[in-house]
Amino acid sequence: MSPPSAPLIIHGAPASQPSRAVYWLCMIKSLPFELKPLGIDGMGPDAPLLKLNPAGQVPTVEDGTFAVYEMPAILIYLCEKHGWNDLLPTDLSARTRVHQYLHFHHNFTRRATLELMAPFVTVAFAERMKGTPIESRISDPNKLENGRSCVRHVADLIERGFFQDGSTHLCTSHATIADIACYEELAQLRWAALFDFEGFPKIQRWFGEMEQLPFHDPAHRYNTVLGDIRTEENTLKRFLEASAAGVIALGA
Ligand SMILES: N[C@@H](CCC(=O)N[C@@H](CS)C(=O)NCC(=O)O)C(=O)O
Repeated sequence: MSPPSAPLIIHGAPASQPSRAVYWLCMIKSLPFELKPLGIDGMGPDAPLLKLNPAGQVPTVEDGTFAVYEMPAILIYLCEKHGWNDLLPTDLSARTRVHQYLHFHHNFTRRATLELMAPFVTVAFAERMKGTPIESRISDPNKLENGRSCVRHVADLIERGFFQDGSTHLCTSHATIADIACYEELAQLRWAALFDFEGFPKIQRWFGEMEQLPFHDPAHRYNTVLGDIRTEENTLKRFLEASAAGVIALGA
């Protein structure tokens, strides 16, 4: 375990939804951290990261000599280590609801990025990514409609399956790490002008609740600077400027 003074190292990037979940949690709880962005555009794995995480993905965190990857595992680790019981409740049923959501997340909510956000973001890398599977999604003429249909399905499952008993948040009456994880996938679609959540009143009300959490704005500076990538095509310049703004906002 690390000495108390050593800041957590987060290998991550502002453009990465699970990375934002990890550093927003740290900001909410005033836990010092150092963000290690990857490569020039923050997206390519480097050799030190590959040693910690064979998939080379972000987020991966280093807490002294202990390293952990996969966003839900990181969020749970930090809550358990620091006793953040508000964000990971000790009550068995509330805690189980949080775990339930975090398992649901990988197969459902995460698709909001893979099917809708990523095809519009990765346009910026079209030249670099020729021949990769992502390239085929970029050229899909139905990418907006297909992505929206996927998100509509996920939003419907969340609207009907969570917010139980009139709760304002996914699993309990206040924000937990489930809300943070989910928010990073869904809220980005509004700033990017890809999906407006019309017809999902519980999710819309919940967006308003989540915006009140500490450090919401600096944690999402990448998204607000990037803005609409549906009517204005994303470019490498836009992506890099938004990523840089996202990193600067964290320093401030
Ligand atoms: N299941 C992982 C997903 C991580 C992930 O998809 N990371 C992306 C960025 S958002 C990444 O590192 N992509 C680069 C790569 O796969 O090489 C988690 O929850 O942490």
